[in-house]
Amino acid sequence: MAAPQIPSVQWAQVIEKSGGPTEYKQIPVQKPGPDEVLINVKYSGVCHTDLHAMMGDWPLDTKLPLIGGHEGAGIVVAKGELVQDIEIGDYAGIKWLNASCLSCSYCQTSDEPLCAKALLSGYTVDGSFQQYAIAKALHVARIPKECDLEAISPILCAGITVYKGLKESGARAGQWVAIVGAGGGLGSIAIQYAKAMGLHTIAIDGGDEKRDLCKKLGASAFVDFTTSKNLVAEVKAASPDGLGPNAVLLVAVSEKPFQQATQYVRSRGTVVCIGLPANANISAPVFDTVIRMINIKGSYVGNRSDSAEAIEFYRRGLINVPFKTIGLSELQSAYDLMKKGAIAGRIVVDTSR
Ligand code: 8ID
Ligand code: ZN
Repeated sequence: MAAPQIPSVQWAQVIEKSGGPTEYKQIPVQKPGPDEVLINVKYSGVCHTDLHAMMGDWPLDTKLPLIGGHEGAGIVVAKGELVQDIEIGDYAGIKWLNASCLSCSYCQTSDEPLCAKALLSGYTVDGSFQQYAIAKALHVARIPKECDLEAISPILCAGITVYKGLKESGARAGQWVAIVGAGGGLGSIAIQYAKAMGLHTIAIDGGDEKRDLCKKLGASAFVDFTTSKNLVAEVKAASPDGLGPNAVLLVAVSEKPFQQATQYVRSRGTVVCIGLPANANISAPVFDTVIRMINIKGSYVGNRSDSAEAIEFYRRGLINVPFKTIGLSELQSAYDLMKKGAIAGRIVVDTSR
């Protein structure tokens, strides 16, 4: 096929200083290095992590100036001379994990997210809120040609992360999982993966719009944290025998639910921490944790195999991503809504406008 025309300048959203704002402007298009591909990003989901990055919420510095974004779905338009197993014209995805060393003890045992030399898209390297983005070829997600680039973009972080989190929870088909923050980007997609994995879900979030969305996506029960008089009792009561869910997936962006989850998880159950609220701590009573044999663990994105598996669930039609599309130029408005917790599902940006 004829080599695609690559412009010398492009539109991007650039953050100049921690705290934002993000600014829509024209910048040069970069050339890929020997082990890299250049992807013409068509669509990119907006993850709450992008807002954390802009606001400097975490004890880890971002690069500056920074182009955010790590749910970028697009087409490979150029590649370095060492790149062998991905071709120009292929669909590919920019994930949070842009690169890892592939030789440390973590990489050797498929724990690539734990690699100390990992590069993070939209955080330590520029991400997908631009029309042409660079990624290490060995880590880009392979997207089958039959997939819709707009709808699949949120799978590249939200999908992979919740799929991995559900696997880490150890919950088996037929068991119950509480999803905390279920009406947001990760949560709404988690309901779908849980259902596809044969799990029942208790969705926890606030407001009627999110209640309706969670129910539509297949949640067995919904508990509204903004109106519940006794959330712990309500969540337990929503499980069939009243003893609580077998696992809890915490994808909320506030500290309180991280303290509550160990109170309603079933004995021998697992609490999986995924959300990353700023300056938050998790604590639990030692006595209950011991005598009820509760597991508390973290789960961080996924490796290349988790990524391919999560994409395959989507390709098989098992995941219905609830999203609304806006122009890349309107990205700041998505952050404004996100700060208020006012997004049901995911916002996706279209890089052509
Ligand atoms: O690998 C990872 N661990 C990983 C990967 C991707 C994202 C972690 N994250 C983190 C993000 O950085 C963020 O901290 O997961 C968190 C959720 O990301 P998101 O789904 O993109 O955020 P959102 O769309 O804003 O959804 C958050 C939801 O939490 C609800 C809000 O109403 C919103 O729907 N929520 C809040 I804030 N407090 C709640 C509470 N007390 C709550 N829901 C239930 N109870
Ligand atoms: Zn993300």
